[in-house]
Amino acid sequence: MSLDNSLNATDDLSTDGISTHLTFCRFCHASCPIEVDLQGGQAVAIRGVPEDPIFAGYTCIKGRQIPEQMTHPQRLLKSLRRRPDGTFEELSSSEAMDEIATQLRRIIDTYGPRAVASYTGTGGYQNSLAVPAARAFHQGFDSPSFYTSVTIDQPAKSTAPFRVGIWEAGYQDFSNADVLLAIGYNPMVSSFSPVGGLQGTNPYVVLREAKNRGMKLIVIDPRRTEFATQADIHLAPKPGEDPTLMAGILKVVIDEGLFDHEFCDLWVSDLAQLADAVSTFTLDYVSTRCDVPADDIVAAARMFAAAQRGTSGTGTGPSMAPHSSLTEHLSIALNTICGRVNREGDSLESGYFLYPETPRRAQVHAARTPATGAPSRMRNLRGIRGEMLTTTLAEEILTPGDGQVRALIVSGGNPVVAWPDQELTVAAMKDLELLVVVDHRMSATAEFADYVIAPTLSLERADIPHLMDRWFRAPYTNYTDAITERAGDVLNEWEIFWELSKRLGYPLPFPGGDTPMDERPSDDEMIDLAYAGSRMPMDEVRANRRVVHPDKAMIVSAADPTCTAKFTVAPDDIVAELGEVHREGDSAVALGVDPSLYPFRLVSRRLKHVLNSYGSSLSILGAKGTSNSAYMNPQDMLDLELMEGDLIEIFSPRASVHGLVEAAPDVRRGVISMAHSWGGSSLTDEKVRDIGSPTSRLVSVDKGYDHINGMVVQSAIPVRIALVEHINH
Ligand SMILES: Nc1nc2c(c(=O)[nH]1)N[C@H]1C(S)=C(S)[C@@H](COP(=O)(O)OP(=O)(O)OC[C@H]3O[C@@H](n4cnc5c(=O)[nH]c(N)nc54)[C@H](O)[C@@H]3O)O[C@H]1N2
Ligand SMILES: Nc1nc2c(c(=O)[nH]1)N[C@H]1C(S)=C(S)[C@@H](COP(=O)(O)OP(=O)(O)OC[C@H]3O[C@@H](n4cnc5c(=O)[nH]c(N)nc54)[C@H](O)[C@@H]3O)O[C@H]1N2
Ligand code: SF4
Ligand SMILES: [Mo]
Repeated sequence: MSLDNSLNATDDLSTDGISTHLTFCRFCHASCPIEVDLQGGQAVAIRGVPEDPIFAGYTCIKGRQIPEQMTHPQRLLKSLRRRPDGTFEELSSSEAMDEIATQLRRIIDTYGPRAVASYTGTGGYQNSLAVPAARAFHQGFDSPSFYTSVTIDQPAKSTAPFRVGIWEAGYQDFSNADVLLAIGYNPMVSSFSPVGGLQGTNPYVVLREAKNRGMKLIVIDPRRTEFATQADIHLAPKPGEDPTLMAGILKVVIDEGLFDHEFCDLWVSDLAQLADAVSTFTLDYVSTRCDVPADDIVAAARMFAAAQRGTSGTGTGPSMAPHSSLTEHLSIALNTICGRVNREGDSLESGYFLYPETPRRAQVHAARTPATGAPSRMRNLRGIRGEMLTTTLAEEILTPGDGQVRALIVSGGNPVVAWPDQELTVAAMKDLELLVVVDHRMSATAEFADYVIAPTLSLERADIPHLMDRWFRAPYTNYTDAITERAGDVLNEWEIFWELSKRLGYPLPFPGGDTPMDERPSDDEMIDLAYAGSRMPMDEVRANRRVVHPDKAMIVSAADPTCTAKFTVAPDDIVAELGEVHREGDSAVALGVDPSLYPFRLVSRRLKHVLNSYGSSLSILGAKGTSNSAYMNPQDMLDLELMEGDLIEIFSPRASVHGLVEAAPDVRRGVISMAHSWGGSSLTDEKVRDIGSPTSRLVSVDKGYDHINGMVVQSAIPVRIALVEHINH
């Protein structure tokens, strides 16, 4: 067998015709290095890379299905055009680009640039050029309508830091933490964690090592997750009550004087106001409201504060519950008053190699307005990070008037099952004058498309681990060339935007300058343009695959002596929102819902064998389950006379979905735990046993939404349950 990094390994083919190539997995963001066996130009086997310095051979079941994904009989190898009768016919990618460009021209000329939107989802996010290219496309003709899945994921991570003030050197990392407070995330399944260390690695091994060196783990999750079983303290509150619980923890830390006095004196302007704001969150109140033993709350607060290093952080659980910005704020405030920032001389865990270097001094940048992007036409919201808010896009499509969105390009996303409010989303997809979906399969959203563009898949692309760069638990670099030829007439996402810009006569501007438009560049040339000015020059990255650079870690420098900025841990609107939470008394009230009518809370979760809506069409992943079970506590099932496998209907104030009950002692009482983005385009779930159902149908875009970033309530959804059919009747 031959071993090579690139396509050009053919000269040392082994006698069995198999050549082995090193690359990294892009099924999810974690970027696990893999060895791929190619035979006849096709991937036939995948293994982890044991020699890798941080992954040490780790892969998961999803990544190991890439050979089937690449060669699946239903993979789209050509683009499709909708016929007037609603069926699809194949056409060449260049014909598709011609026709789409003609339609875009008409739409821009008729309605203006804002009418053309794009949405990049999770499938695009794993491609290091898809998001930059979509962004550049919109910049090229001054269209603000650039959307991604970030704004239906954890947008408070982008906005809350601005409310508190930003510590230039960042908060403490994972590797030398002696405590971790984890609010609603589960890296053992998701490979996601707000601190590096538990993602982009083997999370089980790394957690065991951390615990062996004495790190304490506190997990806040209504489910006893794979992560929570490893915790020293697991708090399992009622879903949606994180703001109350965090206010309670902060009150203990402040009342007992467990915060970092010296740090607060120097850097925090309003600790007294924070103390005042949490003063009504007494232990009795918090314990009763969250249904968590008071002693456990005190123990968690003391355990966190007693540590020297380590942070509190949130995942998708609280980011999808009511008052998501507030929870994020309180988590940051806890880190701040405990002084859990990187200090002068500390070295940063990740390398931050792929983006321009920014100063890392031990000092604060004062708080400022968090959402300053383009104005939305809905709910007085504004965009964040140069993006508009996906929580408003269906209405931007459906609401007539100046600026109405008329064309949408979906790049590796699946709005019909992922966006909040499925009925609204389906209506929006139907209302568009042009819907282009870039996906390698006929997703629920592709069914509504005018054009489905067949994309390259991971092994056919060059890429860098652009998401993990700031999360790797070491200053680590990797890079991959395309290792297989393209299987058909497929385009890389960036090529689609390039082809359209070229036909429309618009520039495609990147940090490294405008893209050459006469001849289509290569992936590598595009990576150079999109990541120009990176801290490590791209050629050096290319030459350093799977390498840790201890000598290149970023070291925190001293504060500028003239810096007078301080943190604001208790800005007025946050204090007001805490008061609102206290008055509501139950998270359901934030959505205007009477909790007695909707006694259960439906919470989101990830499943090991799928990535959001994608996975179950692959044979080994599909064998793990074809429906997103409604996991419930056995005691609740007993009370409601439900049996394993029963079909239930789950009602939110907005709509209902069907689900199959599965007993789960790890789910606390009063909770239904269900994975999102299952089901198809039907609003009535006839095929729930075969394809599941989308919990997004239960979500309202205009109830209990976050006033800063528009985030909606996609977890901790107030619901009630009715039996539809016993399994053995
Ligand atoms: N109720 C509820 N709603 C939620 C959530 C929740 O927890 N609860 N989670 C939210 C979150 S965090 C997210 S990120 C969104 C997800 O929202 P989306 O990203 O819109 O949904 P996905 O199902 O991940 O869609 C990814 C699509 O990309 C395709 N794909 C895979 N690989 C490739 C590729 O290489 N190229 C291209 N072009 N396509 C590819 C897949 O076939 C799939 O159709 O959903 C959000 N919605
Ligand atoms: N295998 C797999 N991996 C994935 C994905 C996948 O679909 N499958 N999706 C990817 C995506 S798009 C993302 S954004 C990341 C997300 O990564 P994570 O945030 O780790 O996602 P989850 O594993 O769903 O963990 C969320 C946890 O929050 C809990 N929770 C729900 N509601 C609440 C609440 O109100 N309060 C609290 N405290 N907890 C609550 C749930 O019980 C669950 O255990 O994962 C990514 N990785
Ligand atoms: S964790 Fe993500 S990157 Fe790693 S093998 Fe699994 S799907 Fe691929
Ligand atoms: Mo996500």
